[in-house]
Amino acid sequence: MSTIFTKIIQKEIPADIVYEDDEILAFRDISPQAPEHILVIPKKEIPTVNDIEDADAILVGKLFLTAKKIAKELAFDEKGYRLVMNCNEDGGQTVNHIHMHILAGRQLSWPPG
Ligand code: DGP
Repeated sequence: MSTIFTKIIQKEIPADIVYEDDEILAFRDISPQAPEHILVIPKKEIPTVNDIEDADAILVGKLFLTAKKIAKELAFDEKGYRLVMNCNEDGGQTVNHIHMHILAGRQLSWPPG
């Protein structure tokens, strides 16, 4: 089932887009948890990490490569950042369209609460 992220992909609702190509979109999180909080998503609708298939391997790899590119462009690559993908209820997933959070700009605690 489509989510709000499909509406963002289709430009039906606005988002602060930081990167876009044919397969990937990245935009600033509406509720930032760090000075830099960006979501990197595939345009393909994949609800959760559990739904990733072998055929999606390159696409999922591109999420990491896009995150790396954004970190460099926004100049927090050397200082550091965290990549997170939440899955289902215990993981804290609220939007069922896989997305990689990029969090940066402050010291992040570990382990997560
Ligand atoms: P998660 O909890 O891992 O499913 O993260 C979903 C994130 O999506 C959450 O941090 C808030 C963000 N989000 C939800 N709706 C919108 C929206 O309409 N626009 C933007 N930019 N972010 C959204």
